[in-house]
Amino acid sequence: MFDACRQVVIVTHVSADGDAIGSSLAMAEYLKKKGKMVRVIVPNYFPDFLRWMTDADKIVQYDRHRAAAKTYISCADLIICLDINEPARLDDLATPIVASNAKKMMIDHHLQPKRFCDLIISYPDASSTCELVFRLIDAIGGVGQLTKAAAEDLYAGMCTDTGKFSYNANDPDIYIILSELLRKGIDKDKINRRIYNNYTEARFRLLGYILSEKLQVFPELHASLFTLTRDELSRFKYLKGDTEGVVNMPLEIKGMKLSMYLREDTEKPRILASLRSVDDFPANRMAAEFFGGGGHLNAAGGNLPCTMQEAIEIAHKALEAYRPLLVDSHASQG
Ligand SMILES: [Mn+2]
Repeated sequence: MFDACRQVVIVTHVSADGDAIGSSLAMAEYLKKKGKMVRVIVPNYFPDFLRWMTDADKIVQYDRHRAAAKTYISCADLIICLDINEPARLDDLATPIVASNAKKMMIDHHLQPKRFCDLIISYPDASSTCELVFRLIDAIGGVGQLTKAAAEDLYAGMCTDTGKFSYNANDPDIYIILSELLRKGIDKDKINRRIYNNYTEARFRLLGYILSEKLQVFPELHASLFTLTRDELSRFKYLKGDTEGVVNMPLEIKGMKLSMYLREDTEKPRILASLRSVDDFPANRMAAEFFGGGGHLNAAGGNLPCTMQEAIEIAHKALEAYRPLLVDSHASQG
């Protein structure tokens, strides 16, 4: 597939995260070095803490540059869909991608991939799409040609999708891959600082507000919930990505099994739900049953077309429904 193509378009999911941008830019870098014309297109804004990556400034944002993006898509003979398992994850960008006659390839680690690509590389057990991109390049003998910039991108995606290698990161191969990336001369400490020590003052204070004013803990359920409305978000000059990862924090409270976060969407009239759990608590099942979503066992989400008050009621119903699994205090003591 790579040998035959000349013009490649790489796309990834709406509200791209570290794994989405990292895998896209690494793949782009690898293919550019092989002499291909490559464009990375994202559906919408992606957070500033990822913009240090080489060529991040060349990423085309579809909601702002539709005409240019459509031209690139119409010229492409290969479209690579990274970190997505279905066209819906592309938002409006799905229309021109699905309509294109170019060969399509999916590389992803989400459950139940939809069959909209000619070639599907799907490993839900993988830590990240970045890990899969590395494995693919390795399988075709390309690690030698992998540049330091690409290694930085892959490291960033693996690091962010595993919470700095604190979940989904028990596969020993991950650390062999990391050592290969370090051999490319990347400075992982500096990358960590660029990603994590990158708060604006407003974002830092929003975090304080969540933890001191908003977080509700249900000790007997080993669960917690916090919510943010549009008004609260604008008070703290919220930018997309500002609460990224915050839903993991309540799990640092001793004995916690489940963290729930409800946020009023700043664009559409809906509530976004984010769930994180530990051990075998099925966050994805709860997300599917109560929040119209899904995801991984320990990291899932969804959205509800309702008011915040209604969403909070649904969250309480979800907690009640899962009470038997939550109250059992043995599961989390591992
Ligand atoms: Mn991912």
